[in-house]
Amino acid sequence: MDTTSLRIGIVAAEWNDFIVSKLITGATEALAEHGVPAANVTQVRCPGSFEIPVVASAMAGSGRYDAVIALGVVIRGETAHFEYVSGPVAYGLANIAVATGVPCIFGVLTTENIEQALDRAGGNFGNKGAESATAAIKTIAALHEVRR
Ligand code: RBF
Repeated sequence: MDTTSLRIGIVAAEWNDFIVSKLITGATEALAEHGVPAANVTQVRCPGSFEIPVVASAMAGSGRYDAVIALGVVIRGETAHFEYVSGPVAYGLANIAVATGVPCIFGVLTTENIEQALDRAGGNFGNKGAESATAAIKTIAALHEVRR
């Protein structure tokens, strides 16, 4: 697949930016390694992960992107907020992808603590932003195969 003409949208939450920024770097570097020009990658920030689906929906519905990558970090606190944020983001992205036919990659870390998140943002367990970029490319390729 020719990756040089792919257009990728990234929507990233501002909450926990010190970790989310590492996911963004991982994703953009991986997209470049896959041959996607930086000019074809659009980044949009939203306040928190809960706002990701509405932005992802607009991006996916615009027809301007071959895939949307959602990046965020939701850390379990002492309140039930974790569940109220994580579930809707995951299901929201899945629904948007199916409704629009545009892959919406779930690159939102949902962890017990900051350490687990850092481990997955360039630490001991890799960078889920980079893995999200690879997942986007692979899913676009799979859809090309199915649709041609
Ligand atoms: N947004 C995140 O992306 N990650 C979080 O860990 C997170 N924790 C939150 C905890 C509380 C108690 C609240 C009120 C909000 C949190 N948010 C978090 C923000 C949320 O995604 C959203 O931006 C706000 O709830 C406004 O709709």
